Amino acid sequence: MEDAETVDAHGRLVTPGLVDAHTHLVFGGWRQNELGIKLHGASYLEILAQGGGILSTVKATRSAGEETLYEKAKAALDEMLRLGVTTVEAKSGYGLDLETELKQLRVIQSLQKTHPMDIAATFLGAHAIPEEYREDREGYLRLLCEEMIPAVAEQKLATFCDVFCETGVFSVEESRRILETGKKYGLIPKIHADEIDAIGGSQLAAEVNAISAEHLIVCPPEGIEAMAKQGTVACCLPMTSFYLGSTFAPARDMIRAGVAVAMASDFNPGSCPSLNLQFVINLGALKYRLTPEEALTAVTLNAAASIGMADKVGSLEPGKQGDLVLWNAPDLDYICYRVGSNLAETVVKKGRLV
Ligand code: IZC
Ligand code: ZN
Repeated sequence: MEDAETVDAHGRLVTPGLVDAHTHLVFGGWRQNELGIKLHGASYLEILAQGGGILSTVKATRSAGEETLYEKAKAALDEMLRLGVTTVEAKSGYGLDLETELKQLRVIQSLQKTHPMDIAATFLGAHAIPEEYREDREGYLRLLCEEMIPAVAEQKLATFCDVFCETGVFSVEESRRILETGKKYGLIPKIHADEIDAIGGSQLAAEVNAISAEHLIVCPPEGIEAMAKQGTVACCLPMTSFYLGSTFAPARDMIRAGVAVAMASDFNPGSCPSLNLQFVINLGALKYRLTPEEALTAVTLNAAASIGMADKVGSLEPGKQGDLVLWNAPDLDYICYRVGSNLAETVVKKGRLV
């Protein structure tokens, strides 16, 4: 190409652009007040049960204007690009009413049109039971299945339907009903499974043929086996383990069983207020004991597979997009080993410097 620009890598590392396959990108406010509560011993689920956690972000997101949410999410995407991330998945889930869920998804849709980042959209109306339905779970399930999912599908605002399958949030049976309804409307299932308690989420992922199961911190051997058999991608989120002070997902066992392991940030204002996928690579190596090659694959090709984009991004091959990162690093070992600096030097998105 005549107007092509040549970049001399000076012998340094070049990788595919990173793919952050699990983020709660669009939200109002933050939750820094919960740090003190947590340090006094309250758990994530206790804070949620008291109307904090996700429900406090729901209040902030309902009251935020669409433009405010757009600008805030855009700033996060800009920061991700500087860190070497060129594709993200973004969830709704802080509206928990029709109007606000659609508002969040419209923000994602606007960013898909205006931002260089590739963005996959996920409907997560089943992120918690909103306060106004606390005494009427069935009412909220019906709202999800009879109004929200049909509206999201009709307006083509999401590719995936996700559910937080967890003690005190959505049961396995409720999760199945939501994901099966999503499927009827053409939404591909994803599931927050085995984050805090192993209630059967990873097995359900395989049963409903979800493209991926996420978190999997306490995934049991039966869940690993079911996912291996079904080809479900395991999307592990090690910064959340770090931030919650919990154990780490059994990623080595998953790889041994033949499960494709992806890693993502889980960027959200509660359990992971960081979007730094480079730190995820560090934790993958140090806590999951992934090799540098496995860690890189987890945030590129396997991450792309977990959002159905492996034909387009996630590796440097003829026919795929020119999304790549030139690292201030001599080799792959170095980016697993150094912690806390931004080592992405030059980021190229669809063949253009960004
Ligand atoms: O806002 O707490 N786990 N959902 C499920 C989250 C974490 C996000 C949040
Ligand atoms: Zn999540």
